[in-house]
Amino acid sequence: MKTFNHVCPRNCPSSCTMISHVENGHLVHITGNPQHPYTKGKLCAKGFSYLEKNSHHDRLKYPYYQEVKGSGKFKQITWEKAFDLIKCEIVSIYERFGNFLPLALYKGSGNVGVHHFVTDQFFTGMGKTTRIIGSSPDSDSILYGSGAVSMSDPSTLKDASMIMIWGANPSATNIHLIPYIIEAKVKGAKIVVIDPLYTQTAELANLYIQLSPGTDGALANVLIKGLVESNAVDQVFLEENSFGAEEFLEQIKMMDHHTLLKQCGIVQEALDVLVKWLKDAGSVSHIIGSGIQKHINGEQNIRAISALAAIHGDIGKIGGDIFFKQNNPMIFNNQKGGHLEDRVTNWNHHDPCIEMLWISCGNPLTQEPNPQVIHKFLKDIPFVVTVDHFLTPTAAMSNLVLPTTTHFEELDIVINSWYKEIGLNERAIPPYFESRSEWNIMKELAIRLGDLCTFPIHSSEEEYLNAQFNDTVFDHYFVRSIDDLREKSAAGNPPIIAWEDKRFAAKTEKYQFLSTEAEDSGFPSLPLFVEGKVPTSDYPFWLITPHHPYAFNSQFHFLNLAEEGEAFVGIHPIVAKRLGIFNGEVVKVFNDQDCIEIKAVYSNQVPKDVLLIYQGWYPESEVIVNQLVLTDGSVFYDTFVSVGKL
Ligand SMILES: Nc1nc2c(c(=O)[nH]1)N[C@H]1C(S)=C(S)[C@@H](COP(=O)(O)OP(=O)(O)OC[C@H]3O[C@@H](n4cnc5c(=O)[nH]c(N)nc54)[C@H](O)[C@@H]3O)O[C@H]1N2
Ligand SMILES: Nc1nc2c(c(=O)[nH]1)N[C@H]1C(S)=C(S)[C@@H](COP(=O)(O)OP(=O)(O)OC[C@H]3O[C@@H](n4cnc5c(=O)[nH]c(N)nc54)[C@H](O)[C@@H]3O)O[C@H]1N2
Ligand code: SF4
Ligand SMILES: [Mo]
Repeated sequence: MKTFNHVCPRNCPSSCTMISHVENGHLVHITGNPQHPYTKGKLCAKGFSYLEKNSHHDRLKYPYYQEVKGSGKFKQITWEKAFDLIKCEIVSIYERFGNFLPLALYKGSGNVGVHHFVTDQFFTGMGKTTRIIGSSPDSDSILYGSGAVSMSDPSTLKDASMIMIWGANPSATNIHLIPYIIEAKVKGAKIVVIDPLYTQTAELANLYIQLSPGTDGALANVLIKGLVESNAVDQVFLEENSFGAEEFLEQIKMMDHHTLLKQCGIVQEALDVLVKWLKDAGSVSHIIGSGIQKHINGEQNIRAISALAAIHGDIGKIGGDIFFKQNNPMIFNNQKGGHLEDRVTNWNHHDPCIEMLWISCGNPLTQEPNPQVIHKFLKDIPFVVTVDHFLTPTAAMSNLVLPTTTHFEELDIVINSWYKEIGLNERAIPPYFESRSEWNIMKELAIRLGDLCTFPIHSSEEEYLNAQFNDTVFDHYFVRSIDDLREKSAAGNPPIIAWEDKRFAAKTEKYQFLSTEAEDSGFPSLPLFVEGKVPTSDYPFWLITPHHPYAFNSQFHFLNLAEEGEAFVGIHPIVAKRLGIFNGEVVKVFNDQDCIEIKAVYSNQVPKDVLLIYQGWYPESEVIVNQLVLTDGSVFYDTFVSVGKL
């Protein structure tokens, strides 16, 4: 029996290190790596299911081609034939247009390893091309306060005297935080969960605040007002380390307390408890999730929470800080992005038209908003190639489907986004049937395209990955090659406490309440609450579509790890009864954009004006919830619907 080191390459804050046990070229066992200081050998349920997933009978084994997209008349073809088809298309584009703008790439977040930037690099090697950018949220508003993204080590959560969790469900989505949160709680810390849904994380809380969606900024502002009135602000920090505090507090004073409370839908007693706890707390940690970013006023709400941390003096202190994201630099050579002349765009109309689209690590037909438009878009493009492990709805709407290797079958480096470390993923077993690694696919194509593509030809994945290291990588992680990583298996040296010296990276070198950069980007100069969207009389429910504990975006659904097995809409029992809807009945959920049929489940998790449907891919019930979601950004949760009997 041989063992190999791996890192889970999902877009997950944990990046678990795992060990595979291999016998005669087959995976026989997978465990977490108990030596790893952060993940400590613990995987989530999905991680433990990799053995099953890796050789699941639905996994793609061969390249497939269909003339008519969506016809399902796939023919198994050889790789040679697949490369021929792609080459013909690319050469024809060049002959007709003289450049590669009609050639587009959509890359999703299905695998975040450095290896997988090979496709981006291949496209860069073609000269100017088109890049279709997805709608995943990536807020930068934290920058307006501190000037750079930096976060304390997550283990310092255990030293907090109070933890406030805003729009995040770490029990499901960031599981390695939970032991630290529990440790803090056992030592006496107060845990507060702020979420419209009563989540698995809310079960851990001393106080759960069921606020109206999109109103976190109102709550943060009213808490600041409460702290000022009870003389519980950190005067030293404000005077010595901040900029614009006076203007900010002046405006906070003018805000109407009752209006703010009403907007966030919470009662005075809850606020009184929170202000008292904050007043008594030594240091407060704030965890901010992507739930907040998925509303139109998310940036301003995040700024307001950050301002609360600054006012209370929690930044730069052990057990304090804002846990939002780690600076995740794209510093390997193949991550440096495309050309300035590239066309960077969304799924709308294009001139010149897109003649060929390459999809890697993405399933936009279930994950992007408004998949109806994407469906038409895919249909209209003459040649669509999808590289994946499974025949997803997106792959089914492609002409060519290419099977690719998993992280057990390829060499890779995974950069963590939460505790600033990189890890080596070794190749343990040969590729599944005829699947190929993405490096192998791009290299073989580049060989066939000759002068049309400057993508460098290396002789192995290791040689390719070694060529992606540089001095900046060394400065961050102290490694220069795969061999260095082999010795250490993981590397990094993050500061334990962010901003400990209180020298901020903003223009004023202070924590900026007042930010001209924010103003330049179209936001108010101060972190004050801005009202977001609200339901209408036609569509009186918020549709919240969060991440499922037992699926990973559109991955793992077919393993049926979840109890429910199929898609369902969670509805408050009182509302359901008022509408005459039975528990388990199939209902319609609709808005101007679309109507879906889905099983209703009575749920005390949801408030009366919210419906819950987990995002993702439901092969069993063919429900695509994003058909109801319309956004030209990442504001997935500003979706309003109605529900009724069929
Ligand atoms: N198991 C599992 N883990 C995952 C993923 C997965 O799909 N499954 N996906 C990974 C990825 S790509 C991401 S981005 C992260 C996302 O993980 P999280 O940051 O936890 O994000 P969400 O599931 O989008 O939303 C979290 C919570 O925000 C709440 N919420 C919605 N609107 C508001 C609001 O206005 N205010 C407040 N306070 N709360 C609100 C929702 O009800 C939900 O409970 O998880 C990662 N980890
Ligand atoms: N309604 C709603 N929609 C959402 C969200 C929400 O909260 N609500 N969340 C959004 C967020 S935060 C995100 S990040 C996106 C995520 O959406 P996507 O970026 O599409 O990510 P996944 O669904 O995880 O994976 C996409 C595909 O990548 C494939 N894949 C996995 N590994 C590899 C690999 O090694 N190579 C290749 N070529 N393919 C691979 C998987 O099989 C899968 O089909 O969804 C967004 N969509
Ligand atoms: S999905 Fe996240 S928690 Fe689960 S094994 Fe992968 S990295 Fe770990
Ligand atoms: Mo995400």
